[in-house]
Amino acid sequence: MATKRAADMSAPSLFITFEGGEGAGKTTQINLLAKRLGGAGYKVVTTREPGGTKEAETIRNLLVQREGGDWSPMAECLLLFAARVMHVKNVIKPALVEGQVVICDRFTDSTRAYQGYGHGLDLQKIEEINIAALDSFGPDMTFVFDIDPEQGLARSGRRLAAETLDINQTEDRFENMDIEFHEKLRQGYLEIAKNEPERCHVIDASGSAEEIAAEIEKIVKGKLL
Ligand code: T5A
Repeated sequence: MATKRAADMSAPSLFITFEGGEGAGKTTQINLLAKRLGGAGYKVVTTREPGGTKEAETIRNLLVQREGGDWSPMAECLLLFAARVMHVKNVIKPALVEGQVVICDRFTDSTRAYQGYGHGLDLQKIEEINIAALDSFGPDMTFVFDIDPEQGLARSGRRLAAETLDINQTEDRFENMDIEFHEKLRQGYLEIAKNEPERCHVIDASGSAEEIAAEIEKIVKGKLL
């Protein structure tokens, strides 16, 4: 089932998502892109999944923290879509209607990659839930950050070590999966990108932050102009 583009809405704008495995550098690049677009005069909203609203951040804590619970893949999927429904309704669509650029750290491709390719949940069932929950609403443009999982995990391990004070609140439930899980994620993301080449841009995330930022800025500005 094809994604319904944000640009199909009556007041079109741009909905951009960043996707990829753990520690690929998405957050770093979202901040750089938002700064560059803001500097060029665009109104930009940055947000993340799971999260972006009070309700969705509550669900995020259940899913990503070490003591959040032992959810089955289907239960995870339903929680993620519950959070996403609130996020789309209260944050993403209103910003797009106002003509803003929305940049989101992860969206439905993460559910396809993590719960589907990673945990083996039937991809068709995920699409059925996507239709029921969101009428297949999705991004205009997606950057898929591709990196060797060992390199990504080493990066995110360093970030977590620097940030964490309370071990039970550490957002490392998915980082703690074995390396085969992360390899499945990587292949899943590449397949998603292959299936939707017009929407998805695969980025070699092993390069320097500056190189990647320049590549992304060029692609986004090409779409906005
Ligand atoms: N999840 C989420 C699901 O299972 N299903 C879903 O549907 C959704 C929406 C969310 C978790 O939830 C799961 C997936 C996740 O496990 P998250 O916070 O989004 O959690 O998790 P991550 O994406 O893993 O967050 P990270 O912060 O670890 O990764 P980022 O954002 O990709 O990386 P970033 O920018 O924070 O960088 C990590 C470190 O690397 C450095 C940075 O300075 C930082 O220290 N770095 C670089 N170093 C060298 N070269 C570069 N080019 C670098 N870029 C960044």
